Amino acid sequence: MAIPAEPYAFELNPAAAALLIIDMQRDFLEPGGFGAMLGNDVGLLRRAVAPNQRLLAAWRAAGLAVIHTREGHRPDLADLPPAKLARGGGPTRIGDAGPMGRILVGGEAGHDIIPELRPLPGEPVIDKPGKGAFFATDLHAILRNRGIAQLVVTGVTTEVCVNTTVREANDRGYDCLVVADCCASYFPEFHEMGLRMIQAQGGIFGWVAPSEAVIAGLPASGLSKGAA
Ligand code: TIU
Repeated sequence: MAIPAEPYAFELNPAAAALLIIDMQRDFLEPGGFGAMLGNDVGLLRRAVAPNQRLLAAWRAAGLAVIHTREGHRPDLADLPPAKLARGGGPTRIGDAGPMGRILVGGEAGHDIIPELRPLPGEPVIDKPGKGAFFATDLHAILRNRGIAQLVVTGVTTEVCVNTTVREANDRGYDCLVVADCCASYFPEFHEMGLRMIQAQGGIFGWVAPSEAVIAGLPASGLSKGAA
């Protein structure tokens, strides 16, 4: 199915496609977490929640693969680079106690994916210590084992973890379609430029399309039910 996209139509192969939802965690989208600690207005990211809910529901109904990611660190912070701890630090830093538990630490409430997009059993959740979802994770192995070659990418933030992951994926041979209204940034101008950077130069990193176009391009019935 050809999905209208920039810079040209994306040929979706449903059996080889996964929806990759990046870091839709309370730490980035709710007050008192990592995003707020860095001085950001977390409300700016909320605009991506409802479009992600609609796309995720349609994607699941079509029976296609879903993968979620979370950024965070071990409770002992052994995987936290000293520079990441130091940078962006005000009075509160990664690992410190906050209203949603220790900031950006696995197992804490703030590290959870927001309830609106809670993963279902069978949907892998990739825990990553960096901005890209391929660095120091088993994402590449999971995708290869499942025969995934196309990634439909959503999440936050557009210019940080979404862009980093798309660049990593592109270099590993995956075709990435980034869903514009399902991504968001604390900086609206970075969101716009982050999307333009992906599709520029003939799709230097991939494609960009709105969620309605992706939903309209999904198979009508579930692959897993053998109907597609
Ligand atoms: N600060 C910011 O814009 N983003 C991050 O730190 N991580 C993600 O984008 N997930």
